[in-house]
Amino acid sequence: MLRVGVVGTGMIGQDHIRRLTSVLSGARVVAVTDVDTTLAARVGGAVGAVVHPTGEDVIAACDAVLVCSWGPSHEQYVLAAVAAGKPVFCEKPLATTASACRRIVDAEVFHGSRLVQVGFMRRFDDAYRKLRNEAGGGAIGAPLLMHCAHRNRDVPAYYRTEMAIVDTAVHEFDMVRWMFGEDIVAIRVLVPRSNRNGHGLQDPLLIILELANGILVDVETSVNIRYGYDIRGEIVGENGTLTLGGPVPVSVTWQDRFADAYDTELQEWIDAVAASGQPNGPTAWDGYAATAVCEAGVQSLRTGERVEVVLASRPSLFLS
Ligand code: NAD
Ligand code: ISE
Repeated sequence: MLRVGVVGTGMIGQDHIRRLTSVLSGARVVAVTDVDTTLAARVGGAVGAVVHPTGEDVIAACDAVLVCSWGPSHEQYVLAAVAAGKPVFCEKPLATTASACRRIVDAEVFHGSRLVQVGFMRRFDDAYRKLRNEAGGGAIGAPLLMHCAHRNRDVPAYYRTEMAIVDTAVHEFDMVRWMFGEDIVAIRVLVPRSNRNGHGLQDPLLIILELANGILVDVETSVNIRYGYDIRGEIVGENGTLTLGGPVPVSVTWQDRFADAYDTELQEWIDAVAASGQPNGPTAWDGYAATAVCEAGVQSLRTGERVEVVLASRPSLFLS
């Protein structure tokens, strides 16, 4: 039984603790922490986990770690887990700047084998997996374009326009790299007329991604669309098109739309870590690449210009 520690017992931390405790097999939550100590005591107490004062204490007390705290704290805990030689699943983003992600990549390279997995759950969604298999199988010839929509019914008051890029579209940035096996080399963020539900946000945004092999991807983010949570995708190929299917095309929240994907993501992580001590899902390099696109996207939002995405050279640890 893998003894898991959880850093951050907010919304997704609680959801992951629930699935580790009641849905999945092979793991149990033995340690938790949160800067909100009352919350940590309530959430940890409900599953019999020990509540620790710091994330570093949690890392010392478990076999493998889930980092579910706010983005700016991810680097500290992921680096601490890598230094302790413990597998760590970090919710997106891996870190909030590309340079912080590079420090994690470098630490993992120094360790010498994979420890870090990033929570890009779309790679574990049945509909996305089917689309990728069909596109890769040549059903429509070479892919040329992809149209994506990422629509949220509403967002919290603290949500800022940049978050449509770094918190929301970041899922598409990772998804298209995985879908087509190509890096994103440039991004442009266009700002249409604003939705009056958005309370001053620039919403929606239309994001254009250029992939290294010439595929173009457009991503609409609408985060106050009111009718529900709606994730769409269509690939245009030389001989036809493929549409992202799925059992529930329009849901209410991301929790229900991707419930099965989160389950699969964590079950595969538990199984891989239990079998080999290493995760086999999205890597620290994937987290770095996605954050680099986010940084370029925020720059494009501010300037209105097309911004190139320049990545460092990829270490051999991440070349498979
Ligand atoms: P949340 O605010 O509900 O919970 C975060 C928790 O982290 C809070 O309880 C907060 O007190 C705690 N925290 C903050 N700083 C801390 C620190 N230094 N040490 C320990 N605890 C700390 O937020 P959330 O919605 O659960 O999001 C958490 C992370 O999960 C974010 O990075 C977010 O982007 C990611 N997320 C991913 C998905 C997904 O679809 N994969 C969905 C939602 C959130
Ligand atoms: C949230 O943080 C997520 O990760 C969801 O998957 C995404 O749809 C939403 O826009 C984000 O705010």
